[in-house]
Amino acid sequence: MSLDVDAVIVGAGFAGMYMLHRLRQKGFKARVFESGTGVGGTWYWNRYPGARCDVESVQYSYQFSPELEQEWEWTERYATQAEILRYANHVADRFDLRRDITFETKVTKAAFDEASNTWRVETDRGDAVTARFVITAMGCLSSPNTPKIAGLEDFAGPTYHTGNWPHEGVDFSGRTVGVIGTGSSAIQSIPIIASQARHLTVFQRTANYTIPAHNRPLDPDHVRQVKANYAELRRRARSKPAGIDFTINQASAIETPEEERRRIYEERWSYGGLGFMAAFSDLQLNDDSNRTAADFVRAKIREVVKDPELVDKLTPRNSFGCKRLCVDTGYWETFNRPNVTLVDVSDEPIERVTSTGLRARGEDYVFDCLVLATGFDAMTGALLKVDIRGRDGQSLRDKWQEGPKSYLGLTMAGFPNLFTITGPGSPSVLTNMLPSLEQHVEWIADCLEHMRDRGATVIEADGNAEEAWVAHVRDVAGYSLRSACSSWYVGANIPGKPRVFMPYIGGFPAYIERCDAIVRNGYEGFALSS
Ligand code: N01
Repeated sequence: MSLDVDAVIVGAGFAGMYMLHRLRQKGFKARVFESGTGVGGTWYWNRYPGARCDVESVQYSYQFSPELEQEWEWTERYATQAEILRYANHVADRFDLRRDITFETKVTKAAFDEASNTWRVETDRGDAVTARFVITAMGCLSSPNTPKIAGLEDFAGPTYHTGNWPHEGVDFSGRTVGVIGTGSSAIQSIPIIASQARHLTVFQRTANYTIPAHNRPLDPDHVRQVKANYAELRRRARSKPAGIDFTINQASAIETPEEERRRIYEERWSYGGLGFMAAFSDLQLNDDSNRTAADFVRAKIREVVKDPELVDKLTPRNSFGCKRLCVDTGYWETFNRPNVTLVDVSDEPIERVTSTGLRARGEDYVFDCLVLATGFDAMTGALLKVDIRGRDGQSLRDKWQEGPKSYLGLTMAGFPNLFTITGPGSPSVLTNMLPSLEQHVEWIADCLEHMRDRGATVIEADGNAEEAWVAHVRDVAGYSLRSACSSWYVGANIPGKPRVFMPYIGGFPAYIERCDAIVRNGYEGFALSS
């Protein structure tokens, strides 16, 4: 049977783009389907005011091409969404990727045909493509969550979701605005919306921890230094659990004398950003240690926010960093503004959206525009929107009924020749996504090349290997305080979603070593056949 392509790649974000490039380099033919009109994935969709990456720009970038590393100029410590999207477009042009990408086309179905050992892929535009392999590159946070709040469709003004923001932008000047949510997207957008709007009302269900970004233009000398030593920076980053070159303090927070502990927290606070998590090695392992970080940040809120009632509402009660830590520019300060109101809906859910605003805690709030900063059906949402069928017509939805099951977060028993870049069960969202997805892309491309070299046409994860990996992912998560709280990491934000800690928390270096060892041992845990 003739194949249309060797591989169908789903998604043209950073993962899909590099997958295409890598497969081409190895002489494979691939086609990418992308639902947007352009490349960039997350950075194509999330255009809300204030959107930027909170991994530093010199690290949130591809490392597969030293020439690309040298020629691209990041301008700020944390790149804006617009700058990252320009970078994605530059990469697409530089490596001539667009000719193999079909835009504005969603993959709706992928079914494995056991007679021919091929995948048949269908799209919402009527394409039907046969391919030996299907590689999903759909992102972990790409299926926006619109909460089922009664009356949402009754709202007379415009409703915007941060994860699907209008390309032309939104000017809130002179308008009144309601924002639902206080996660990363909200925490980045609220200060900017507040600076434009006549009035902003924020509806907060869970108060969140955030660390100041201290964003700034990049010093050209610093950039020169980074570029001169890029390989070393990348090597150091790969040796760190999050794949980010933070300085990790190996000391225990609770065993460090109070004064010294405060000095360390102050130092990290002044430096800014996610490196605060690495202030001590046991913040996610030990409740007492965790409390020291939580108390430090809570004290910062008291220093910034003037109204004691607001301080109380804004003070997070859950453990520090158990939900994804946020990074902000002027978030708490925003609540000192006279045009900002905070409504705490932690004990009573929002009653309903009305034509003029919403009703919560027995009161009507009126505004012109509604912003849903309500996050995503994380890690599994995008994959489960596609009707994926493996052996015996088994659907992925059925396989994952009790939570995602995979071997390495990359492959699944019963779904031969299907690879999921940064899938559940891999470090993905707990790491810098760029090196994580590059590691997956390279592993997959090497695997396809290995199969071609030895005449194999089918690779499939072994059921026992998969079970052992799922158990390992669960066991490691059990050591971390992160698995114990209600967050999107465990699917708690989506009603009815099985509660499973989805990413692999064992750290990037351990994961890389495991993936490499599996290859060294002849693709241990996989069956290869022709
Ligand atoms: O989404 P979220 P996000 N009624 O799920 C609330 C990455 N990211 O888009 O916490 C009232 O974190 C919900 O409340 P609760 C990053 O990994 C990165 O902000 O569930 N409220 C929460 O406050 C991040 O973690 C960057 O109680 C409702 C908010 O909506 C991930 O994306 C920037 C509600 C959702 O917060 C997701 O972030 C942005 C309801 N019915 C995002 N339903 C950077 O790199 C939901 N909420 C900078």
